[in-house]
Amino acid sequence: MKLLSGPLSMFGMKAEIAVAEKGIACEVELVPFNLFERYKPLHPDVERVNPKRQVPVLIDGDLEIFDSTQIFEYLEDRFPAPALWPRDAGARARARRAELHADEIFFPHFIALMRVLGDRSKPEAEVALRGISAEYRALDGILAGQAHVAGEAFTYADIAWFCASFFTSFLGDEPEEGLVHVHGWRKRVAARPAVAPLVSRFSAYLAENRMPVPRI
Ligand SMILES: N[C@@H](CCC(=O)N[C@@H](CS)C(=O)NCC(=O)O)C(=O)O
Repeated sequence: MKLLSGPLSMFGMKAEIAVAEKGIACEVELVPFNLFERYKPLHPDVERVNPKRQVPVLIDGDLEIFDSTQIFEYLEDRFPAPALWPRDAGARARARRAELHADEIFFPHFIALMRVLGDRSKPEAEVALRGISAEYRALDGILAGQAHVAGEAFTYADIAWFCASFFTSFLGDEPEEGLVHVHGWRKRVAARPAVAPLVSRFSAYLAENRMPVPRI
């Protein structure tokens, strides 16, 4: 199995953590990326497999898929243990909703900040920062009553929220200090054997490129 990720890809980090949590033998290839030309030249496998021309891409024999959430679903079907979705249908649907929320509701605030290069004087930045702060407060409320984002067990929803939170922090926007449940959860997730090496690798890339390193 081969996973194409990127040295600074939030969605790639999601897929890399999932593969590591499952303990799957998988070659991870980091596609060419730099801060100026981004993903140019595009990796040929990415160009062939993903019409959206994005990482992550997973190749397993003659199966070639893209999109981090699609990759989660395939990994769960192909390698059911350890389970990373809850068993119960309702709990699973809630966990999937939480996973989607991280990618499509929370993370777009970070993208909005990136578009204005984190410039706090821009109105778009103010809106994004307010959004991030409200999302973290809501997450803290959830984590006050349970160990993980979608219940007591660690799930793909934690992977998605952790990666989105890690990348948001690299623009310098850490969760407020008083959000103790969010901070405790980030520390616990970052310390997982499958997650810690990736936090180190992404942090090293940020440091090498003189960008703020998340303080987890
Ligand atoms: N929904 C996709 C998003 C993938 C995505 O946005 N990938 C970024 C890297 S984090 C990318 O390859 N961007 C290059 C581009 O859009 O040109 C997923 O979950 O995998």
